[in-house]
Amino acid sequence: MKLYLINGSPNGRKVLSVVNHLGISPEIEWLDIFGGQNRTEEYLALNPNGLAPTLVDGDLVLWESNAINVYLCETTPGQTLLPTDPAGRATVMKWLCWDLAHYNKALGAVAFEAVAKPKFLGSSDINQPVIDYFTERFDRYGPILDQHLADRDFVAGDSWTIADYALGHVEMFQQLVPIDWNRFPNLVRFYDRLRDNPNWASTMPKPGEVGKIPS
Ligand SMILES: N[C@@H](CCC(=O)N[C@@H](CS)C(=O)NCC(=O)O)C(=O)O
Repeated sequence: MKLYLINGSPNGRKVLSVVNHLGISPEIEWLDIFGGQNRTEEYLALNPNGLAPTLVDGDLVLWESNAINVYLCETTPGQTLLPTDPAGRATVMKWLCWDLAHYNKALGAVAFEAVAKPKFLGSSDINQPVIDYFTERFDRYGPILDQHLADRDFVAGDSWTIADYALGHVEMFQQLVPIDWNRFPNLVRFYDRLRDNPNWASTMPKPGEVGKIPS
């Protein structure tokens, strides 16, 4: 099993932390985005989006981090990150869908424009209307997860699931985005707990190595 990753990328960390949590050891191939390794003919044949992560397992080529995490759980006997009962499983799937469609669609866009571009990609081409629009979208969805986490430590059930890793995957940008986190005390607690999770913490890139091959 081979996993293509971009060092420090939120979606890559989402999958790598699940790999750590499951205790599995796929072969990792790091892509240097500054060297265009996610745009080569060979890589685009696997993932025409030119994005990472991508998982290759025999004849199966899988992109989309949430789908990869579901597959990793389903192929790991005894795992606890994806419930096997229909209600528990559907609840995790609900949060995975909401992650992509709403919560991190908004937070991810703000993080990319306001933080990733200037801080990691060396771009001064900041699109303020995009930041304004998605900050407003976050105003709608942030309170939903904040309220949900008011009386629980985990997004779904009583222990870590792939929903926690999915919803938390923009953690590295959380304190840097122009969002007033005083309004979201339970989200702050959620990100802090993720930072304390060794399966997540160990995926943090070394300074200056985001997007590059880890040393
Ligand atoms: N929906 C995709 C998003 C993948 C994605 O956006 N990956 C980013 C890193 S977090 C990437 O490959 N960026 C490289 C680029 O935009 O060229 C997933 O969940 O896997």
